[in-house]
Amino acid sequence: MTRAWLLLLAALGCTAEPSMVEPVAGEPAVRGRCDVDRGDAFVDCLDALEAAAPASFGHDALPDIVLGPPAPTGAGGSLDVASLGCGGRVTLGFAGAGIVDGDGDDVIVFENAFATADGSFAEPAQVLVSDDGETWFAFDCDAAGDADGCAGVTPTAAHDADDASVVARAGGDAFDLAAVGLTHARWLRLVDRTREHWPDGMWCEGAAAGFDLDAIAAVPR
Ligand SMILES: [Ca+2]
Ligand SMILES: [Ca+2]
Repeated sequence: MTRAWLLLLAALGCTAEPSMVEPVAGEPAVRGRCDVDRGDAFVDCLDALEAAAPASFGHDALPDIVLGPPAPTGAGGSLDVASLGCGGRVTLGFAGAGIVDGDGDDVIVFENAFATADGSFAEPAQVLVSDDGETWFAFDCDAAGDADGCAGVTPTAAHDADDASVVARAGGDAFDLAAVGLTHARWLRLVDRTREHWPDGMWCEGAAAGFDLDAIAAVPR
């Protein structure tokens, strides 16, 4: 294509360049710092859990229960989790290299989804990421539909901590920073959207309501 054509297309706003992803308006900043690198691929700090009642499962074991590798059971359904409740949210940070955009997916979120006859039992959450802790970008999450793009959908496949940071072996739900236009992120936020996926509210009741966070791994670069 000639330069003249490119200039014309650019002027018309129809170049092939991906459009800028807009940050999420009104998303609150992180509360603290995350300075202690635990020295593994997994998230280092719990910044804030804002669970929605009546969720309480795993909260007495925070923060450790959501740090470190996922706890595979071989069939999904880990109990090494903290439940967010429907509409609950949690913010976590990386102290070391953080999440770095390389080829393909860069960060993996492990919930306790388990396989069912028609896919998996999902309690979805939307994933947001930030590098500065103030400006947040959200991955599209079709919570009201098949939960495509959400976390909390794919059962954990990793059998050990090494596998859990390798996208091809980890299971869980993996996300590519390039999809939201970031090259690096230090913070990850999960916002439960279970009620949109299960509108009858059945999975919003009890201590284990909503999304159940097991672990988060940054893919080493
Ligand atoms: Ca990437
Ligand atoms: Ca679950």
